[in-house]
Amino acid sequence: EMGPLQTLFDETIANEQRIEPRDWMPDGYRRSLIRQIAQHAHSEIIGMQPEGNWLTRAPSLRRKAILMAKVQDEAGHGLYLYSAAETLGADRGDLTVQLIEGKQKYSSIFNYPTLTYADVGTIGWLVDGAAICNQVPLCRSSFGPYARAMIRVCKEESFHQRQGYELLMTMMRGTDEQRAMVQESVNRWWWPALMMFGPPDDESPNTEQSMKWGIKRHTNDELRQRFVDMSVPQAEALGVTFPDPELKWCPRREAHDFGEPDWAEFMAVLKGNGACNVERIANRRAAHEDGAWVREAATAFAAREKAAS
Ligand code: FAQ
Repeated sequence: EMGPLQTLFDETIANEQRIEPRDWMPDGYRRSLIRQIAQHAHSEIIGMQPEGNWLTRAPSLRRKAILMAKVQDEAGHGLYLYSAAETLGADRGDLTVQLIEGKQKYSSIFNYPTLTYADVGTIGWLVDGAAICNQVPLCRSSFGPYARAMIRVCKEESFHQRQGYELLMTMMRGTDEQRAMVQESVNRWWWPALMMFGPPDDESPNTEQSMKWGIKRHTNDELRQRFVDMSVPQAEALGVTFPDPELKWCPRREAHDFGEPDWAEFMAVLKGNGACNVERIANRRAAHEDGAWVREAATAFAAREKAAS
């Protein structure tokens, strides 16, 4: 039998209103949100590494300033998201421990290496592009703090995407070697970018319930399709191709047909066997352990201030 609190929750969802931290919510709703928001936060923080790799080797002061701003934004996104998870009763410290112990996930995309400076542009264009495609609908997520965090995150992601596209445009106006470097980079990132949207709908255990709860607004395959359709004209304008012989416009569906990502590769990356999984977590663990004294000092300071007041 449904209690009055459950009924109120169901009505709030049905009326497209927001659930706020102090409202009653089913345990499963709370758990699924903590899971998704924590993974999202971890992705932002781990996602600083692939591009951070190029900060010391940016080709000009201007490119370095842009890249530093972007990587700092990602730290900020991680912090808003950890704060949103804390409104659900999670503890940021615990979430970080779960990440470095491999108990919580972060996006598969950040387990691929950044081999050339063109990768900075391609990540901005395709990875941030996919992130925007996925996150704009999350601005209407049913949980208030998550939805509100997404508004600011999406504005900053739009800047990130533009900087990437502009970087690639600049390279495409350069030498044959530069154009080849862009194409090679796009070849490596296209399929992993499509995997960011998650497994196909019929293999996505969380989608159905998350859609009923208004946590997610579209299925993984719907968003993947939207991303492909959005990216094709951008690739044409840039003068690059995607490494998919099956990619073509389907007039009947008014959408692009495209090939199947390598889901075995996706599963391997999720299990920890991608090119960079070990390195990413080792770096995160080292940063966490090296920062222990800062957390201890901040905690001791807060305790002293509290005792004095
Ligand atoms: N990688 O049942 P579903 C960024 C997991 S953007 C790793 O379909 P769900 C910006 C999934 O968690 C990237 N794991 O799951 C940036 C689940 O495992 P679990 C972050 C994945 O939640 C750009 C299992 O597979 N964005 O960081 C992936 O309904 C540049 C079954 O999947 C977000 O997190 C994957 N690609 O849908 C930063 C957006 N896909 O939890 C720096 C918010 C699925 O049961 C530089 N998240 N899994 O153990 C979402 O929208 C959803 O969580 C999905 C997955 C769509 C990612």
